[in-house]
Amino acid sequence: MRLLLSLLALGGAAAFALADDTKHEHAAPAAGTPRTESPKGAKAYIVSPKDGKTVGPKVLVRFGLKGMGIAPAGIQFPNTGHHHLLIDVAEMPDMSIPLPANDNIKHFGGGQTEAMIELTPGKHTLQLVLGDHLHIPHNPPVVSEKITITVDEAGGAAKKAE
Ligand SMILES: [Cu+2]
Repeated sequence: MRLLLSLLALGGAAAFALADDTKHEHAAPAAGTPRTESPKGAKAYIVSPKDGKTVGPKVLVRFGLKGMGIAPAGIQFPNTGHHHLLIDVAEMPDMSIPLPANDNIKHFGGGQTEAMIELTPGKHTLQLVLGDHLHIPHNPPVVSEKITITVDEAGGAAKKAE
């Protein structure tokens, strides 16, 4: 852990202050919990489905990321993270702590860039949030726009007719 921190410091990354690291007392850019910096212009986006689409109950969601790379959870590497898909989450979770894992917040800690999800009929929202090796959103957070899709049983057929 300490070796990684030193490497990061050499690479010019902003000061990190991990809770278990009492020897380094760099002032963090923001008070409190350490946050991994995201590079300027980094952007997460949902490649598909498109906002407003009607789809079938099985939805292939493709994750897009610009200006950063993907690394599996647990691996600390500059300018990387892994995707989290927020399904029907109305209010953004706390960005200063690890994202919870539940039916509405899915972690793709294996470094996946797409996922097949199953949704009930009706309207649903989807949104991506990138998390660092500890599942904590970056600073500033790399968050996609929230899209709304409609699921119906015939949605798959309608999609093919596009
Ligand atoms: Cu995660």
